[in-house]
Amino acid sequence: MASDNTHPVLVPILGDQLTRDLASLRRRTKDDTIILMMEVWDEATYVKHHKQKIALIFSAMRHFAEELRDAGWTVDYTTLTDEGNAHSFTGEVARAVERHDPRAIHVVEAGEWRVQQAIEEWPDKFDCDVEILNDDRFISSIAEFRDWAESRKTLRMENFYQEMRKKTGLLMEDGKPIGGKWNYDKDNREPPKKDMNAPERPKPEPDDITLEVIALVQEKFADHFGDLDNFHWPVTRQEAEEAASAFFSERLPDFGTYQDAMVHGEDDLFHSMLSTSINIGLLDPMELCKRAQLAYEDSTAPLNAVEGFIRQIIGWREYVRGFYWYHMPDLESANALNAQRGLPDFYWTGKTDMLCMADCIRSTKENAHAHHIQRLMVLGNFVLLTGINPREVQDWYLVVYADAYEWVELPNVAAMILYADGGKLATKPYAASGNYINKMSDYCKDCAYSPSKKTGEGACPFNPLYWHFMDRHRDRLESNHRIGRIYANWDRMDEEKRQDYLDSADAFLDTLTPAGKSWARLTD
Ligand code: FAD
Ligand code: DLZ
Ligand code: SF4
Repeated sequence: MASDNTHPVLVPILGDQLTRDLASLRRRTKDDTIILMMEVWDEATYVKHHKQKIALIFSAMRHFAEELRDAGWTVDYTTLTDEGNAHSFTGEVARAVERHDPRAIHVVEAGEWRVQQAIEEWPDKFDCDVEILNDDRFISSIAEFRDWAESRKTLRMENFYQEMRKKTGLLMEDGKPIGGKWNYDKDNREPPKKDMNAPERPKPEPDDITLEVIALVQEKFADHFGDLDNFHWPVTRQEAEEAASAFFSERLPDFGTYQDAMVHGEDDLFHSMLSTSINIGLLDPMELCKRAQLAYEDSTAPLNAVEGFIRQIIGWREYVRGFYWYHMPDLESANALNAQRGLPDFYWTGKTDMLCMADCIRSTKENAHAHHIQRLMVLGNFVLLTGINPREVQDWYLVVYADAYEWVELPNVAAMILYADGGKLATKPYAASGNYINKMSDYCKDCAYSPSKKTGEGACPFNPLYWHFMDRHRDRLESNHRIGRIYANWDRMDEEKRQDYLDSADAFLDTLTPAGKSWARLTD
């Protein structure tokens, strides 16, 4: 075993760890450290990611390697097409151990369970010290979340969020929430105004590195979902900072009020569009929250916007990450509602007469992005109501979004939209009829279906599907105090009306064609 200081320390940095201040780098010196970065086939294809996601990661990795080299670090970088590439993290670390004979490997824990399992085998595989460090870019560590979770009967984001506010001091004064309330969610639900549009975000033009990567992705991943023409994601810290600055000055003030609004063809609205940069480490979540707080202190953004933004980051983002690690690996196979239907093919093609669905899928395909309420209340609502198998839904969400990593995708999909965890995360399923989408968007006025028609020809499919869902899960949901009252409405309808809803839903379900899994995985 190489133990003396003449041997370097090997620091593998994964594609979502592109942070200068990463725990494994922070305490290293440049003269005895080799940073290892690896483009590997396994990561690019464990699901068939959207082309933009692969281009984003590879380009950001290549830019980050350049930034590190410019700062004087030694970076050993394997490209996808390098001869001898072992095409897995463990295989590439093994080759690097051969090359450099390190005295130790320092690595930050992986974001995803599957990768962490592999890393945990490294101490047995490699003949040197292996240190696995906490990813302290998160505000709450995995162990802290576990302690918090084990101390209570039910887990609720709101309670966790209040702990995070106290821990960070964000929007706090004398131990109390600024403004007197923890949560301004009720002020975050305005429908869109007529012809509403938002200032356009900065769209960085691809430089030579990105163009080279785009060509590589076009060639090697041609059969993956999604367009590449519209690639404008920040791939460097500087570009990400510019995107953040534009958000804080131009869109944050309206972010809160219109957080749940949807407008046909307006893909970003007042959302930050920063998740891709945060998730790969180009932006620090805590820094962003401090900047949001500053906007409130300077009176450039109202409290409902600033609190809403901070809640998404130190509340939801941290909560789902803790929840993921607390419930893995069981969360992956959870299917409390026994949903077994295959994912409809139009999730991949966008070919449906349901305008809300078609527009959300178009944005997903063109931008590798759809905003939260589109993911939750349109695309998510549909798979919940129609009873699509959680594994197929999980694969879809993991494939199609440029910000998708299992630690954040899986809790949102399995627990938030599908209720597959049986209610550990959400107090009730987010089931909604066409009414909700009609209220919160401008989709319905141009749709082939009518939200006010409840059943039969031309009725919005969400209407009968809603009652079909409620009826088939009555045993489980009737006792739920947040949703159970709905059954009184159902029971008040006459038998014929109820049957009409069920028949309409069945007729619609019969029209769905399952896509099969080959869109998402290399093998079915
Ligand atoms: P904004 O609306 O501007 O929100 C600000 C930030 O808050 C986001 O950048 C994100 O970091 C964080 N955030 C907001 N909501 C959530 C949430 N529910 N969970 C975690 N973080 C949140 N987000 C991902 O980053 N990756 C995913 O794979 C992902 N999959 C999702 C799947 C479903 C079914 C749903 C309902 C939500 C999912 N989200 C995911 C959360 C959210 O939709 C995205 O973070 C958001 O749309 C990203 O766009 P934005 O940066 O403009 O977000
Ligand atoms: C998503 C992704 C892709 C497409 N490719 C790579 C890669 O080739 N090399 C790499 O280091 N990371 C990649 N990633 C991101 C990883 O999947 C991500 O870092 C892990 O899932 C975290 O556990
Ligand atoms: Fe969507 Fe129904 Fe409205 Fe059409 S009518 S846009 S399907 S909610």
